[in-house]
Amino acid sequence: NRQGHRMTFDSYHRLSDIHGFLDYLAKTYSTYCKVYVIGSSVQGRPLKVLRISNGNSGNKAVWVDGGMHAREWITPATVSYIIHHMAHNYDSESHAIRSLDWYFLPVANPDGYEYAHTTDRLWRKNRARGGYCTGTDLNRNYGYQWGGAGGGKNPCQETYAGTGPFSEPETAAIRDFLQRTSQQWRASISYHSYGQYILYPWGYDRKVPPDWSDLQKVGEEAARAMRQTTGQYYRVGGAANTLYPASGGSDDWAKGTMKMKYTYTIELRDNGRYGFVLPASYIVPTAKEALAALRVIGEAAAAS
Ligand code: ING
Ligand code: ZN
Repeated sequence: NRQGHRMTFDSYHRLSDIHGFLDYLAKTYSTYCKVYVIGSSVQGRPLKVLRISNGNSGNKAVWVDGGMHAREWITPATVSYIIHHMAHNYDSESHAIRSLDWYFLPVANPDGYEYAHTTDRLWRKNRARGGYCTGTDLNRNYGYQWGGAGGGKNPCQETYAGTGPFSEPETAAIRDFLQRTSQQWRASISYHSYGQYILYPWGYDRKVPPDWSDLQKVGEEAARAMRQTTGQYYRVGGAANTLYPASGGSDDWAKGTMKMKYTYTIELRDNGRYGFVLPASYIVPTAKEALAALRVIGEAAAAS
């Protein structure tokens, strides 16, 4: 169409629209937007990352992902909204925000996302063929404390952790990209849904890292910014304590292995009225509050 892309924020979009939107941004804002294909899914779909950066070398870096779980449709929509807003208004962002290299992966589980559109709206895992059941939970497949509490051993479980750490091409591609791309990772934000929580490590155990009070403080600041944006309340705490123990999560790996200081899993809306099947009319307000949180975490990352 006239805009050169099919993205809107009043409906949920298929993978091809989201990927087309990333390509459009890279073309339109080529001085600071760039697309990376960091690998492919089990079924061969590309994993596409958009970098937004002023291009200076040695910048601190922040990782942002969505769509790790297929049914959490609000998360690719939210990441798409954030990159749209940031690319469009880059010059009005703060100096701290513009001093960071931002890496956005809107759909970390493209096969599952498409399957949730075509076949099973409540699908969670990727589409890896096991013996008798399909799918690994990508948020149990990361390599820090893999295989502990909250990770399933049976391929038929919703939280099946896979055959080993990073057994899945989606998580392995993310690991490899992060390890080769920057020495300066400071923060990571993984958007999930639902429940309205800002969670920090650890997920594998009900203990917290030594710098947990920094994470709690910045988390509370992010929650306050969200409340000031839309009035919605987000609860802040350690993942295992606040929700439930879960090992092999992306946030534990980001903190434990990659040493990113400000590492969060943010559970977006809602509180359970619609759950995963959140009406599309909630995309804009949810994304606005998610952007407010991201800015707070970005400011902390830049200052770290
Ligand atoms: N929630 C996360 C999950 O993977 C989580 C919650 C994340 C727990 C990280 C512990 C550590 O189960 C959703 N909605 O997927
Ligand atoms: Zn999730």
